[in-house]
Amino acid sequence: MNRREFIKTSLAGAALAALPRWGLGEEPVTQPTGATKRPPNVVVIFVDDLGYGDVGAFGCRDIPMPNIDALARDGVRFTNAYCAGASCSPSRAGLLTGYFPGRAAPRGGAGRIGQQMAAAGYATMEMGKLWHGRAACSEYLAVLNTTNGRYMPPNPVERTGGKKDVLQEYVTDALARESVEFIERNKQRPFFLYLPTAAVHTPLAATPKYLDRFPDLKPLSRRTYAACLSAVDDAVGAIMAKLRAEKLDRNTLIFFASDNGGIGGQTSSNSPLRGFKLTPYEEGFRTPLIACWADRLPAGKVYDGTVSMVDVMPTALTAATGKAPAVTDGVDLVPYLRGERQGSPHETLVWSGGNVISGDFWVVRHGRWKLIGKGEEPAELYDLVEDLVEKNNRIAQNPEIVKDLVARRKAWQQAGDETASKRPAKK
Ligand SMILES: [Ca+2]
Repeated sequence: MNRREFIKTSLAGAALAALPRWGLGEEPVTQPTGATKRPPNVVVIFVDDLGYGDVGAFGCRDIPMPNIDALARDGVRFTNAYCAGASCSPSRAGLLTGYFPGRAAPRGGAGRIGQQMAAAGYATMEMGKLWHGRAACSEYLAVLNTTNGRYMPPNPVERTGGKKDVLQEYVTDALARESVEFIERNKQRPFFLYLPTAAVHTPLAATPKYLDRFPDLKPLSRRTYAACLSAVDDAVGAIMAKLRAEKLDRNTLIFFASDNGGIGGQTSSNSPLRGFKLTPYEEGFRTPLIACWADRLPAGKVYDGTVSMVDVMPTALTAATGKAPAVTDGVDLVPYLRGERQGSPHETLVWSGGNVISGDFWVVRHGRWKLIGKGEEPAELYDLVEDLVEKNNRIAQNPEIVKDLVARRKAWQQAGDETASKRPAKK
């Protein structure tokens, strides 16, 4: 993490006025079944720079992760889920606001996921790497190490209200412990936990406890990455064990995903996708998303509809309150995953922007086709059904498809202008 990115961090906590608290006089949500039931807890585990091929359920074979595997076994695995950006900031902006970055705003603090869940009566906590975007939860724990030592103790942190603290633990172990403590403090009411881990972003570092699980893995960068990821798996296991101990596991909606692609090389596996984080190819955006909610979602399902991480917020809000947010770019995924709605949640997805690695670019995905543009010019066209690895640029043979995708990009921008006009004013 460089200085410029760190400076962009907002550590301002959300000052929330007196809010409804479930169980203290408010009516519990009535579920569609007609039964009155406590609304689900929501946990979002957002791993940093995790490769698409580095999750067991997505093909990883050299890094055991029994707890993440269990989430996929007990929930839904998404084969066409996309982050809102190919790097930390736009990706998190989409997740935390429910709006696509890269088209008309206002952006800002109004209506971030943590605030909205708190307004619904939830205890809300965000912890981990918060310098690329805040969920605006009532409580927070921000890891402050931004260079070497991000993982290793002593780990300076800032807690709710600006209180400075130093954690004498490996950072992922500390986040696991703090997560369990948050659940313990709030087990009597619905809670929302946003956990963007420091792992597995470089510079990687791990304790012998985790490195010793991979004595023969080579090269060292892969071994250290595996150790960091193994610690994340332990954290998932600790959270699930606590939920089971409190009999909350079945009524908790858990999302697990990466914020963008892995760095590739000999460190992360992006198999079978082309590219790496920051690129317009599939590894830039496609994320190994898993959603688990035993009470409402099928177990062991593979879902191939096109999904965006902007869907997390409306899905969580609808689960919490029984109704979708008034204005959002996302959709509630639950009816799709339960087979109550057909088709893809998103017919077309568009990304705009670019970065210092790949320059300016834009991307349109519609059905099987994906168009990559540079400047205003379409540059590469791929058929993702026949050519997932994006080897064969079909742009010369398919002018009509290119024209259609260019028009869809324009329509997407115009729809954004309309959405922006409906958004609540920034507070
Ligand atoms: Ca990232």
